[in-house]
Amino acid sequence: MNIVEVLKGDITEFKVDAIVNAANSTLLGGGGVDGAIHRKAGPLLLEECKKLKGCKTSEAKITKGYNLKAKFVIHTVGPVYKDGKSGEPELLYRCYYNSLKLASENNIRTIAFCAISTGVYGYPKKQAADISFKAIFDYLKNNDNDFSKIYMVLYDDETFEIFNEVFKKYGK
Ligand code: AR6
Repeated sequence: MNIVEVLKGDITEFKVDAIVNAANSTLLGGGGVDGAIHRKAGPLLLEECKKLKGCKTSEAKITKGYNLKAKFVIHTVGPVYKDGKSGEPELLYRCYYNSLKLASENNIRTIAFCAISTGVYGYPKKQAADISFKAIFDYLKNNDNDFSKIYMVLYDDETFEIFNEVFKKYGK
């Protein structure tokens, strides 16, 4: 059975050990998927986030999931896309890698990612898809881990098609 699966859906509805939030460096909420996660998790998520004192781009921090179906939320901060030559690929790669590392350290076995940086932060979707899957498969190759399922969850048809096409390269 394949550990990695690409799905269309709303990440806030996923019943997994952890969902990954595309946050900003304040960790105090925002629009997009971040806003949706905070709305569904309830105000206690923001209270816990306040104690974390922010998060640097490409790093990851963990909180409880509160009213979400997911037990935990891993908050990571993707790069704002400028021109692709300002370190964005490496930073985006590290978002996925660091989230998986933090998940492993917390005994998380099922995890769902959204397409970090592909909304407000403007990362071209095809390039973001390449980097996302490379990071996930590199992590699985290079680390002992207990993941049973890693979902890549895309919200709209266009993003789903792009990610699914790139995913085929990885031996679906
Ligand atoms: N489930 C799954 N994916 C979603 C959902 C959802 N419910 N809602 C949106 N997406 P974005 P970013 C997709 O803009 O680009 C926030 O204000 C969306 O279609 O949420 O990393 C933060 O606070 C897109 O493909 O995150 C930051 O300030 C992807 O999630 C900033 O936006 C990411 O879009 C971060 O920007």
